Amino acid sequence: MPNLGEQLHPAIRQLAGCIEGTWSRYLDLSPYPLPEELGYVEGRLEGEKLTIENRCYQTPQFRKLHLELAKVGTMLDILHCVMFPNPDYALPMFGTDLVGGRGQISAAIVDLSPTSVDHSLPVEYYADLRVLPAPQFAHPRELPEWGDIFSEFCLFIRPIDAAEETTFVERAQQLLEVHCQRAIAAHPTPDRRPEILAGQHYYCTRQQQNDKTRRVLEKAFGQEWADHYMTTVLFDLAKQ
Ligand code: BLA
Repeated sequence: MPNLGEQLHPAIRQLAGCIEGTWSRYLDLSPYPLPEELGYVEGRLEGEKLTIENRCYQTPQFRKLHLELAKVGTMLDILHCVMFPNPDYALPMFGTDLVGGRGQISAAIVDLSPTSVDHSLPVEYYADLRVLPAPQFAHPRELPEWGDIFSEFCLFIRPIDAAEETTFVERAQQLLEVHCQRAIAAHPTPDRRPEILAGQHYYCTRQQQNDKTRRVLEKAFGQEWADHYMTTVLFDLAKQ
């Protein structure tokens, strides 16, 4: 597979390295079978080449770990990552998106999003998250209307310089470590499966409403392909 990594914004490379390193350090990874034609994809957006590279794994605690790197010509660099828990485990959804162009990251978001009925994280998570350093950023961003899925720990900013980019990546790394450590210590709760599935389902349907993501994909690959990609690769629903 061609390696996009080297061509991407340094903060995206840094975060991608952190995610893959943390996954392999804590989790028992097996390959996740993506449809062949969706592992590496090329299209064109306004005359610029759009390249998408997917890395996908599964583990006992996670139905699907998805890391995606994308590049649109020289305009746009994207990192997208979601960890979909196995619905037999009452675990939140880790998600992060870094979007940048022409040397500047415009959107940096990371969260551990609850999937329980009462929209709370497992109690152990609060203990871990509360003691993490809470860095301040110059440009916090407002969540879009579909962003009711995110937790109080959600960080959404436009970093103003390389130092803030690094601080963001460190914060994402900390959330990811808390999540991996808690996930491998978790016990399955199959009785809660319907609730967890409903929570994950809601998370995915909200994310599918992100028009900014949809527009990029539609312009490059057409409406039908974009819809298929958003509902089967980016935010697919677990089987009952
Ligand atoms: C924003 N996502 C964006 C933007 C683009 C994309 C172009 C606008 C950038 C900006 O507002 O500065 C595009 N993101 C993509 C594409 C892919 C992608 C094409 O992942 C995949 C191929 N998005 C996620 C996840 C989260 C997320 C997991 O995929 C959060 C955990 C959030 N992205 C997110 C949010 C915005 C965004 C909240 C801002 C949306 C807005 O302001 O309306």
